[in-house]
Parts: sequence; structure tokens; C-alpha cells
Amino acid sequence: MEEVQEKKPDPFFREVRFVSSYAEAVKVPSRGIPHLAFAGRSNSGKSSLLNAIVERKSLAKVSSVPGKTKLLNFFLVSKSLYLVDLPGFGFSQISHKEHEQMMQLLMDYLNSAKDLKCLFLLSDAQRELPEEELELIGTCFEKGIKPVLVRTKIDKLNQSELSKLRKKMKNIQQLYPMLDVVFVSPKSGKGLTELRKIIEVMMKTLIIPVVEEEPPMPEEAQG
Ligand SMILES: Nc1nc2c(ncn2[C@@H]2O[C@H](COP(=O)(O)OP(=O)(O)O)[C@@H](O)[C@H]2O)c(=O)[nH]1
Ligand SMILES: [Mg+2]
Repeated sequence: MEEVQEKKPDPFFREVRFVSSYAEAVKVPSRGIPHLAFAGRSNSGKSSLLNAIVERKSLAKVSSVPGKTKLLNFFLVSKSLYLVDLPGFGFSQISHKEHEQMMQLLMDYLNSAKDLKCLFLLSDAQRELPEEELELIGTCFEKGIKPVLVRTKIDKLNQSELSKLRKKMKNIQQLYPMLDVVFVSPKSGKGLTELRKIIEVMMKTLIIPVVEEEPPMPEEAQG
């Protein structure tokens, strides 16, 4: 069934501003505000998707030059969450050294950021899903970070390619039953409502319940 594309403005996501960039994961401060990060190969569509979610044309830099962004870029949404545009990690067969460096930066971030709650792992729908992406999904589950597999540029597939992709993704979900898989195209708007919904639901589960404090002991009963 085709998804209905909503075009109405989203006030929550529209309240967004760039806050800062970090070249090292250990420098990222912990403020108790959840991080939702966008990872994936260079050119997989991270910046385009982030812009589409917040309904801005060029908040995150959309680059036609692969691998240009090498920093962790933080965008604060409605003072409630950070969307993090992560550096693309390239294909190891093309640029081995850079691939290793960017993978290391991503792993450092996964290991050190207490506030990182969700990783959107983007992968161009026209390509096979690399083994490394599957491993990353496993790593996220191990660390208690919610992974969401996002197949991008879905507008470039025809119906038969789409149904093949759906089957493949179902197989992956048999491997990881808790994995959300979303098909998106910032170009056509497909999948954006679904992604925002995932974020909304996750934000609700993240609200730490207020533990009712035990009433203080009366003075005479202490000690
Ligand atoms: N056709 C199509 N092109 C896209 C889509 N998303 C991104 N692109 C293009 O893919 C290229 C890389 O996108 P970008 O967002 O910079 O990828 P990043 O390197 O992962 O941040 C750009 O030329 C985008 O215009 C999409 O959904 N459909
Ligand atoms: Mg980018």
C-alpha cells in the first residue's frame, strides 16, 4: 500500500538550530538531552534526510562531493533532542584509511556517548546492504542504542526492485525482529512521516519516570 504523504508543517521539528560540531567523540558533552544520530556511507543521503525531517532546505550541508563532512554535527530540536549528522564512512575498497578513521570515530561515539539513544543507519536502496552495516546494527542492540535501518533514495527504484528489496529487508528483520526498517526519499517525501513517528514514540519511551521520593523520616525516628 502506498503511504500517504503529508505536507503539513511540523512545529516540533521546525524549531531547530545548529549548535556545534566535534571532531572527536570524547569531546561531546553529556547534557542529558537524547542524541538521535544519522550514520551511513558518504553520499547515502544523511544530510538530505536530516534537512527533510526538520523541513529546512540546507541546514545540514548536502554535498555532492562524497566524504566532505568529517565532524559530528549537532542540531538541537525544540530544546528536547539533538539530531546528529555523522561523518560518512565511505567504502573500504575505495579509501581504506579514511574508511578506518571514520569507522573509528563512529565506534568511539557509540562507545562514549551516554545520551545516544538511536542510530539511523542509512543505506542507499540501490546498493546491496554491506555486511558492515549489519554488524553495526548488532553493535547498537548490544549497547542499548535503538538502531533504525533506513533505505534511502527509494524514488530511484522501480516496482520490481522495490518488492525485491522488501523481501530482503524482511529476511533481515527475521535476524533482528526488533529492527525498524524504513524506506525513504527526501526527494518525494516518502517515509518522512514514518520516521518522525518513530522518533516521537521513542521520545515518549525515553521520558524517565519520576520516582516518587520516599517521605523523609520523622526527626525522632532517625539514627
Ligand atoms: N534521487 C534522490 N537523490 C537523493 C536522495 N537523497 C539524497 N540524494 C542525493 O544524493 C547525494 C548525497 O546526498 P547527501 O544528503 O549529501 O548524502 P550524505 O553524504 O550521506 O550526507 C546528493 O546529491 C543528494 O541530492 C533521494 O531520496 N533521492
Ligand atoms: Mg552529509
